[in-house]
Amino acid sequence: MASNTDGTVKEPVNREPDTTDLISSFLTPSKSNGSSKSQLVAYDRNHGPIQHLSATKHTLTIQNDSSFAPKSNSVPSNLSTTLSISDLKTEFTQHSVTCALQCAGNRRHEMRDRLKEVSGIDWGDGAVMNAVWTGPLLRDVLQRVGVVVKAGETGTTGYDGVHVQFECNATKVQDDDWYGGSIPLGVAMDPKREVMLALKMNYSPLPPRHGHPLRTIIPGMIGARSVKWLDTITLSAQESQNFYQQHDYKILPPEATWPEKAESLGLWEKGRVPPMMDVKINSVVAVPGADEKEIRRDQDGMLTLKGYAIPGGADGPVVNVHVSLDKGETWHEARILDDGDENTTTTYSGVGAGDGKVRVEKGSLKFSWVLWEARVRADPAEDVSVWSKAVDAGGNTQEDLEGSWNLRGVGFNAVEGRRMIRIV
Ligand SMILES: Nc1nc2c(c(=O)[nH]1)N[C@H]1C(S)=C(S)[C@@H](COP(=O)(O)O)O[C@H]1N2
Ligand SMILES: [Mo]
Repeated sequence: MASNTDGTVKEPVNREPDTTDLISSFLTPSKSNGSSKSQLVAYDRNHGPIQHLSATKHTLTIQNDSSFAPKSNSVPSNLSTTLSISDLKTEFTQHSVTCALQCAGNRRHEMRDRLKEVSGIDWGDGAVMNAVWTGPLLRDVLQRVGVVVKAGETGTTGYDGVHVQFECNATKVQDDDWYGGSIPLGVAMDPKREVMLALKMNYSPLPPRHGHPLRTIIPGMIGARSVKWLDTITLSAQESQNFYQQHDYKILPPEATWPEKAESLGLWEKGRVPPMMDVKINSVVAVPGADEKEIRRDQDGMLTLKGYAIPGGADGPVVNVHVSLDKGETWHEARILDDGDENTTTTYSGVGAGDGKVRVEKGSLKFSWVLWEARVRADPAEDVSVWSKAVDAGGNTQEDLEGSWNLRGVGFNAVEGRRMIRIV
């Protein structure tokens, strides 16, 4: 049943936690963390009202559309299968992936504040979470309905020109009658991508606000493609035609200075600007948690800086993070906190595993964030910029020092984290 905290089509629920709360746990609790503030930590991003669906009644239909003319014989063209949640739970191997989910607009406030006005929700640095997601791999489900995986193949070839469209038809959204997004079939079939039909978040059934009873999780991609309340998968020769794939979540070129200009330049026309897919590598300074903060040295004259970092696309894990207090003259290596190490068993309050103990396997950090901490010797000073930059296993690094501007304020990953910090 809908409640007044579920939002509406006109005013959906969009909120983020305080970044200090966000980095207090390697896995982001989806419920209240039990503190006196009773704050939710996992951000919410909705284009319509939060849905409350019944796991026993809900079904997933897998089909192809009429435009479909497969270019290879790896994909059948007469698909029509319906699976229940219980089928997805019992008929397929259940897989878990620890992975960050980040809205493309994370850090938009910095872009707006420092570069130029942009159009979009004023996200700070908290439109991101890190969770263990569990359910069948999309690859296994597609294989069951007839998509061919040739022995010995990595799974990415032979699927060119085919898209997997995801739909939630449960509610209208702000700019369309339904919510959807798509990914190339090659990504869906790539075993190294671990694309999931998630039934659980942090070992508990998905909460309604995060997509109960079923959502896609596309590790390494912007949150917009991880469709909540998933009811339909369509194999197609086309990308999803949904508004949010075609007309939003794109990095428009800088000449698109305002919405009307983007329209008049035809930049929203099909094929002109590709939809955002993979997230960019990013790092965020969470302590100090905002510009113009004061931060205190300890008795040894040392500052403790903290934050998180996210790898680029499928190129994780993050291998190192460095910080600078002098605009890049000197860099200090941050310590990557070891929650992802082998044999680490950590108690995450509010996470939802029966006994509160969650074990994260070594090597599972490919799509996960890392939390980091740096101790840096510093003198008292005013007007200090705190920079952070991450490198991932694929060699990606943050390229823009102050960030670059785009109309929708997406994909911001500047090295400059905080400005005008006072060190005392
Ligand atoms: N059905 C549906 N799925 C959706 C959305 C939505 O509005 N409706 N928003 C998308 C966007 S833009 C993001 S960033 C993530 C947010 O997931 P969360 O609300 O669990 O944080 O869900 C994605 N999936
Ligand atoms: Mo998003």
